[in-house]
Amino acid sequence: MDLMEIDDDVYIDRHRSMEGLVTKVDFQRRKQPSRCVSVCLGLLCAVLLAGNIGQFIYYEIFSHPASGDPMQSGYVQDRPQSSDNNSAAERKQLETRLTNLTTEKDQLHQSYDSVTAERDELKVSFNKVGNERDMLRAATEQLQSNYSDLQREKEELQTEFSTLRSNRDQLQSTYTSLKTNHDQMQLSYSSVTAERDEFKASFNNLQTEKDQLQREHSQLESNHSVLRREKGELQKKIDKIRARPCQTGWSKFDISCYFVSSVFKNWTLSRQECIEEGADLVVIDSLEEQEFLNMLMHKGQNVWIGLTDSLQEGTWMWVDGSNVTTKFWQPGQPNSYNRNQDCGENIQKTPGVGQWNDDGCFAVQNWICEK
Ligand SMILES: [Ca+2]
Ligand SMILES: [Ca+2]
Ligand SMILES: [Ca+2]
Repeated sequence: MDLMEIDDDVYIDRHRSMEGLVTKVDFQRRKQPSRCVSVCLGLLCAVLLAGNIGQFIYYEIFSHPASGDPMQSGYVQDRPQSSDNNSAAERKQLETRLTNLTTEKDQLHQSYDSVTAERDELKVSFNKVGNERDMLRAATEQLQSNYSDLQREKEELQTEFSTLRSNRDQLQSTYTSLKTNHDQMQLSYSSVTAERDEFKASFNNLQTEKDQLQREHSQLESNHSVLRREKGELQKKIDKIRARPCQTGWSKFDISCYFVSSVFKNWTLSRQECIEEGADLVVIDSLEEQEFLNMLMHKGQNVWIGLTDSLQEGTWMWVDGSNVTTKFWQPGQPNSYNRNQDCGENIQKTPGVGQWNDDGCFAVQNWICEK
């Protein structure tokens, strides 16, 4: 029974070693002593069986010679005396061998017990190793599961990482584009800001100018009102003067009265004559007045008019202090002939409106007064 149990255990160990953590080499190393012990025990049992059989035969044949069995008695009586001596020697040998075999059997029993104890220890160790293997297997399965989970998580992380890297690249591209746009907008903003400042300065200048113009416009409107009022008053005076008749010997034109002398005097005395009449030498300031005077004079007549450059040579002025605006100089005049022509005269022309000439103030001729 013990041999069968050992063989069964070996079979189980072999089976477990194929699927467990115990390697085949360890199994072979562990299996070798068990097989030797089994063979030794088999041989020992066979020897013990043969010894028992021999001992049984010895006791049955040689230890009971006085047996009542006729067959046995006849057999013993028939053997010779030498054979008895040999048998005693053999018996002694057999007893010695039996004693040896008994000793060997006891030793084998002890070895068997020792081997059994060792087997039990091995069985305990095997069970312990089996438990450890089961724990390692469970741990391995857990590790496998964890590995699978980690592998799956790694793949998910890899996918997520790829997505994040793609998003990062897109964001980088978008950032670069936005940066470029930002820089352009910054430049545009700076340019627009500079233009705005220029416009603001121009606006302030325009505002100042507008305020100034507004003040000037208000002032002009005020002056215009004053001038319009003065114009109205002057117009009334002009109308009154225009309606006033001239004294005898004087001719009316517009608002003035004119007198053409019939005697000759130089320019200075001629003017003195006019002043004594409350007038002055004529001042001609329009084409109509020039035409009127030309019509008032007789053909080819020369008359002094209120024109002189005696204060500054070449600068002709009217006797009332006004500048000469409308001019009717004869071609080539004024020429200040002999450098002593500082007084102006009007020469009647037909057709035409008459012409001016500078002449010596000492010359005596007619004159025309205006008042
Ligand atoms: Ca006049
Ligand atoms: Ca002159
Ligand atoms: Ca002249």
